[in-house]
Amino acid sequence: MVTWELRAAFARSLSDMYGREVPAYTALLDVAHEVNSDVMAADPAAAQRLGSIGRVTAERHGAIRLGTPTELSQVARVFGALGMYPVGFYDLRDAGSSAIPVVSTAFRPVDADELARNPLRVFTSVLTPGDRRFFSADLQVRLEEFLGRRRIFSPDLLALSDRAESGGGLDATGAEEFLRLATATFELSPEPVDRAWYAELERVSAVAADIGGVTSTHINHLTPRVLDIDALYERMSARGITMIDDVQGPPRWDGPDLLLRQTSFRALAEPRAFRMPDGEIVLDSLRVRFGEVEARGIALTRAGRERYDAAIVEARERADAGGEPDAMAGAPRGGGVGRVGGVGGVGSVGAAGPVGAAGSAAAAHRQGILREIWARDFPRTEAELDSEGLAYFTYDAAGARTPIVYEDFLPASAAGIFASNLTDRGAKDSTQEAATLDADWLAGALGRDLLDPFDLYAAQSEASRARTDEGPR
Ligand code: OOG
Ligand code: NI
Repeated sequence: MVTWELRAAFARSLSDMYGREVPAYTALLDVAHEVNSDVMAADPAAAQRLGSIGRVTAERHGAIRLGTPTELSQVARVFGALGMYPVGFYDLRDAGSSAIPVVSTAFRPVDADELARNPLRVFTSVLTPGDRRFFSADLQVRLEEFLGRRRIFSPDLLALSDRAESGGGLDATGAEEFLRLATATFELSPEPVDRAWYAELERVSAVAADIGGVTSTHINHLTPRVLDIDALYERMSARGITMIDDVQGPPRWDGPDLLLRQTSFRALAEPRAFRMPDGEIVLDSLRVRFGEVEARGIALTRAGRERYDAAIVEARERADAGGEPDAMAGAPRGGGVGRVGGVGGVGSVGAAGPVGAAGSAAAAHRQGILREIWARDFPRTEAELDSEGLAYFTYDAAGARTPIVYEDFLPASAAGIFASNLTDRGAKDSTQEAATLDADWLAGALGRDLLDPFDLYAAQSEASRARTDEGPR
């Protein structure tokens, strides 16, 4: 299997595993397929403007949370075997009012043809035990000791990963073994959870407990892509699955799809074994795995992204000023400003939490505000987005333009996804000093270059211009 075949096989293997373990995910896939077939049937060309139906049907993103720079460098080798490289720096520590002590990147293919073959991406976060706003010096020491003792990636998996990356794939036997080991690494472990330790970390943040309270990691959601997220929202609700109140990101409107819209549902409590302080094992439950779905739009330039971020902030302020009830299911409130910072100045200001469609009157109100802002601030055609330098396109020899799909994430939406699955906001002491953890730190931890998403889109667009400048071929 060459690299992309291995990646596609891994995406299928993960999806099969998650479907076996989280039945609501299978329901979500069914509804996503229904919606996608309907959108395709109505207008196949429009439906595939941002990717072939083959790509969209196979498309997934997952999320994992790790504890240490070492684990991060190891997972980079596993994803390297799959042709997935770290793109973008997301600082979730300040992206919402919940205590989310992580910084993140996303592993994904970077070349357009690789993305077209299979666009699997994994949002990958690493815990920040050195950040005093979350962890005392004493807790940091015990946490780092605990994390230093665990081994998430087996030597066999890492050796196979290195072989696959340097050789551009694996033979049939190697591939089978790689897929088995890699998939098992991201399954939920049956290992009993140390109750007291988990609870101590939970008082800081449910995310800290999810990462540092156990000796393993797990995929916490696996997100399909849908061509009409509003239709999906309605059909999921009709099936009795309660979605969070909002579709996060841009509103539903009659102009071009921009960036990324996402919504999620809270997973059911799953049975887990706990080891009590006296050694007794008791059966209880944890909610650590959930469901999410997304619709992808056009990648915005830095100028377009600034306009987007400002629009989201304005919508939040206006909704808050309107005094409408805070009906958002666990969504972060208040001065949450997300950041994609660092790499060559990716650094624009993210938005303040989710504002979007769908569920309650409050959500409908927020949606109305967003639509008003969109009508005022964003052009209604791809041609204007292009001429105003707001979005990325490729061009063919005849000058026809094709939008470049947004392949990345949004910090405010990500914070909303984290927060929508927390029952408790945790504790963050903002009088303490933040640890300086930026894109350079993350690149060092990964032991690899951290790529800048804007640079990737710009390069793709410029390459298409260069090809057409060469004249007819
Ligand atoms: C990751 C949340 C971010 C998204 O789609 O924005 C994410 C997590 O919960 O670990 O997946
Ligand atoms: Ni997600």
